[in-house]
Amino acid sequence: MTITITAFERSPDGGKGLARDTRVRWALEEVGQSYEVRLVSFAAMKEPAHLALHPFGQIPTYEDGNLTLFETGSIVFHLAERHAGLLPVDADARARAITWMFAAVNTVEPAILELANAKLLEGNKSWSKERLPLVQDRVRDRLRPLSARLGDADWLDGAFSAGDLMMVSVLLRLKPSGILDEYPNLAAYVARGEARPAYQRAFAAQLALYTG
Ligand code: GTB
Repeated sequence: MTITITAFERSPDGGKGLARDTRVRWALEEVGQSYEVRLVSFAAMKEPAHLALHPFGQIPTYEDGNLTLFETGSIVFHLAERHAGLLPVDADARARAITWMFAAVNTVEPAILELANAKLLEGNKSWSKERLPLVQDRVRDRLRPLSARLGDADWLDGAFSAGDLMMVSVLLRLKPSGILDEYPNLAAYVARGEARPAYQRAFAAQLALYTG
């Protein structure tokens, strides 16, 4: 079966890898699965054909034979369950890696999204300047304990896992803000993720779409 994912026809970031198809591409590369990409416009994302795949009209989606998935956490988990390389074999270590996947999307990502929204969507509001420091502090409230837990380890719990893939993907969105650099071990953690050959291949593939 051919795996097909969807991505932006025109990514607002012009290929910086911040759209969420990058994490799915990264997981596919880590587990050695080839895939095709169907590009969708913002208009097409809200049309019935795409809504049948993704009820919220977003990218990415994942299709493999009769299976269609949306939500990057679920897609990465699906790949990690079916292929070796992203989840430990030991049941307890596996459960901990999955816990980090949830922590990434459920605990860390919301604060980072709020910061992105505060800048992109609310930057021109009269109250924006006053609110921004509060939103930035909520990001720090997540990064501080994450940094403390990571300490000087390479990855969050032993070997690189889907938990790290999701956490690095979430933290990448912070790079332009400078906040990540306040936590040197987290900045180094993200750089380690970006240095992985599978990430490099995923990044290059999405960049080629928007610059090629
Ligand atoms: N929880 C879902 C998941 O993890 O799969 C969230 C999916 C999602 O937000 N998709 C976005 C989307 O389709 C693209 S990634 N948005 C269109 C819409 O909702 O109408 C979000 C994104 C977009 C652009 C940038 N950027 O340019 O920097 C970064 C992230």
